[in-house]
Amino acid sequence: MGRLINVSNRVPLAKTAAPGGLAVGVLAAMRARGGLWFGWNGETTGQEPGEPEITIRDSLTYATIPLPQTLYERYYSGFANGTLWPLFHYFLAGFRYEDQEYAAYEQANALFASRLSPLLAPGDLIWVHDYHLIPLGEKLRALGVRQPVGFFLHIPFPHFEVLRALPTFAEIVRALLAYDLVGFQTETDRESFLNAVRVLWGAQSVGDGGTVVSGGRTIRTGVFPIGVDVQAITQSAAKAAGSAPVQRMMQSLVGRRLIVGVDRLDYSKGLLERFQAYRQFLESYPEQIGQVTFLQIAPLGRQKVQAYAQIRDELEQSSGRTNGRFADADWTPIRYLNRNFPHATLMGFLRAAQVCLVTALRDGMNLVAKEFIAAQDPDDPGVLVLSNRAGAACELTEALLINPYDTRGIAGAIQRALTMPLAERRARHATSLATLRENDIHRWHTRFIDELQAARGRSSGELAAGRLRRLQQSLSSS
Ligand code: ADQ
Repeated sequence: MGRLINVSNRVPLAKTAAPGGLAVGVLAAMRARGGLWFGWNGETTGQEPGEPEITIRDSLTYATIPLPQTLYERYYSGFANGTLWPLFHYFLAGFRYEDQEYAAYEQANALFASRLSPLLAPGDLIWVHDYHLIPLGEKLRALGVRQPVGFFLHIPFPHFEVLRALPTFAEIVRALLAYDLVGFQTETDRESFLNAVRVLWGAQSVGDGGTVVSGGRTIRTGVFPIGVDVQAITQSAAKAAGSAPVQRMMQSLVGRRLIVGVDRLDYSKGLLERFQAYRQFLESYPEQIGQVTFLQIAPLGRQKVQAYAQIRDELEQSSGRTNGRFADADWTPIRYLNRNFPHATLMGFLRAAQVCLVTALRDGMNLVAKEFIAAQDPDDPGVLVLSNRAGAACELTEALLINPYDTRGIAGAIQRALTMPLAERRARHATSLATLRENDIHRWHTRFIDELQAARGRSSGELAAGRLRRLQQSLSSS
């Protein structure tokens, strides 16, 4: 079996790396398969980076490079997070396009390719992650890389009517066709991509099973909903429940029930709407005043992007308003924290909660929703209130599904969750847990890697068939 090379913008070695779902998934693949993880080291420099630095940590191998400061700003804060992120999450109002940022995006991908390609060996499988690196496959091919290269998009792929707001949308779609396998979180995302291919190159360019034929090559597409390590989370949550930080938090509730939210601070996560819904809940169900505490954990990231500074201010004001209006000398309705916690502690918080709020306005999957289910005590589980616009809603149909813009609907769902009979909570949790077990993180990376491996056989088969065709043609013409 070939060596697995994972490539993502950030690797978790970076001191400045904010926690995120991608790292959780790639780490699981690396722990199972070994191999190499290539990416940015989290530092910027005044000049072009040299050879990658190799680091071995916890028996995993990382190869990292710094990025030139201006390039980083235009590529990362600019095109990746100022253009693609809002566009792919359907936030056209927060989207901008600058030629020089797109050029920097291409350039950063060419730089990644040039530093990665010398590290590659013939049997390798290359797995590229997420929207920062869409053109990487094309750049690797241009350098003569022939190994199978797959791409997984962790975030949604937008409908064509949204996608075409991007002046360079055709280049982005074409770049994805340089891969052997392109994976999405949901069928809706894959269908949006295939639809863009049909619009650009005609209905005949998409074949059975979502394959795309382009330039004599066959590109496979697939749906690989990312999962969580159910067993590990169940164990670590149960263990963390007795740990000092979780115990201290529990004691501070003095018997009140806990509603929890855990998200990177990002406008796509629907935090502002969530805060409004919680205020609405206290207004609509005054009997709950003083009976519940809402703990929202939202570590900062991407602070250089303007939209993030704005959402941060708005959230501070919103939580301040709710606390100002409803708090008592011995009760704070919202505890809003901008800090990171060790993953195990977070799992302990999730286990301690009666309700978890996941109200993303748009989300590729949302691992917190899945982690909450896995962290529960099956005998007395909490209830998940889940946005119908998160990929996780396709699988977690037993959660209380809400429209994240409907603050009254969310308030009602919180009340329903808090008053749900034990038998119903158990039944809903058992169904969700069975779904998560069936499609856990191991199945996610195994399925993707197996399909990519199969692409190796197919592409060498196609090459051989091409050679045979050319040989037959030259024989018949001579
Ligand atoms: P994210 O947008 O980062 O991921 P999510 O899927 O919720 O969102 O994953 C966040 C991860 O970070 C979870 O494992 C969570 O426990 C962890 N985390 C959050 N806050 C933390 C904190 N304060 N301290 C420590 N850990 C914290 C992107 C896409 C998602 C997709 C994932 C995976 O946006 O839609 O589900 O990738 O593909």
